[in-house]
Amino acid sequence: MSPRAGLDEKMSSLEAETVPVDSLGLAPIVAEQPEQEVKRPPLQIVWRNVVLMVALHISAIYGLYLLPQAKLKTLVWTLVLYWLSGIGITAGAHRLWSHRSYKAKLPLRILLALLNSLAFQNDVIEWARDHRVHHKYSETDADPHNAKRGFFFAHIGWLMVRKHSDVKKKGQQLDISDLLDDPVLRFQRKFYLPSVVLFCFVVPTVVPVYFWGEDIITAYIICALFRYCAILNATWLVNSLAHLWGMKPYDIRINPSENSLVATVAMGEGFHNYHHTFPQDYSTAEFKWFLNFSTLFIDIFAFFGLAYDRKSMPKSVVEKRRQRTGDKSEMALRKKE
Ligand code: ST9
Ligand code: ZN
Ligand code: ZN
Repeated sequence: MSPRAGLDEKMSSLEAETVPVDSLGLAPIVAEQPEQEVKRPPLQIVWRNVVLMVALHISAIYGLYLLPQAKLKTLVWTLVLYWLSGIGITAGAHRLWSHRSYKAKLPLRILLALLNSLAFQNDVIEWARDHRVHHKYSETDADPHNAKRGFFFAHIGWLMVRKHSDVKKKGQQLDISDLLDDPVLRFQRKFYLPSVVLFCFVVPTVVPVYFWGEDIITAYIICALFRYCAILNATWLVNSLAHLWGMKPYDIRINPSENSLVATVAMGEGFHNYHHTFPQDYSTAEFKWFLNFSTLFIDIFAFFGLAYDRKSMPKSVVEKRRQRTGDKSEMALRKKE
């Protein structure tokens, strides 16, 4: 056997070992489900959610109108809250708890759970359960935000209707014992509602009023409602836009795509073709800090020893996968090395 063939074999076995990842049972099931043939039960609209979402978006538009009259410190505070709540989702619910792509010591887990309540996107156990089923059954009826049902459904519509029975059926087959065993997550679940009221709404409003005399309505609309609505939409863009448009340098056979616009607003989570191909990588992207504040955050905490065991894909494995399943027409756009 030539040395090259030996190397290829070694790399194939490495790839087989690491891709698709299945330590969390996330290996994608590629389901043949041509969209035009799918018959679904009628949608059961949850009007409470429709009303709340419409009200939130109207308040956020009013927040846009109020922006010019807010104090500069209030705007900076809003940006800080956006980043912090984003971290609660990206470094917390997503990379740590859904994918276990790195480990975190107790103080960091507590911080991430608090930041997660600031983001108010369901408690981490529920978020991670939905996300694991999303990876395993991507673009099927068992995917909570199945992008084959269109942009609107994948973006926000799925939160306004009862879930497809497949989501519940397949979701219940997943092992989430690691989530239920984490005392920090059990605590967050137990006190979820008060923690959201406090961190998502009260603290963001009280700080600007108390410390620099901002008007209370301006503070509430901008720092709580507008910021919450912005971070929700940034997150949802990963499910909608990054599942429908963008390049596919790693796997042309799947919908998730590389989308720099989404990566920018979602703090590094828009490199979705990479992420669905290598879900075990803590950076959710090939290039570590490029448009990826969440990776920088994890790396800073790793420097202080609070984050550890960060999983990364070897460059050779990524390259081999790109050659095997990537979109060859994108090769020319590859990063010059
Ligand atoms: C929000 C979440 O916005 C956003 C998540 C986005 C994910 C993005 C992922 C992208 C990648 C990461 C990128 C991060 C980027 C971040 C960027 C930051 C800058 N498995 O749910 P129920 C069963 S939340 C197994 O009520 P319905 C289970 O028995 C926004 N079983 O279903 C459950 O009971 P329990 C704020 C499951 O009645 C029971 O069914 N929140 C599963 O159909 C009932 O569950 C909202 O808007 C499963 N997966 O209602 C609330 N699912 O839980 C929205 C369910 O006790 N949610 N079961 O075990 C709801 O109101 C409802 O869930 C519903 C469905 C109406 C949507
Ligand atoms: Zn993921
Ligand atoms: Zn996805």
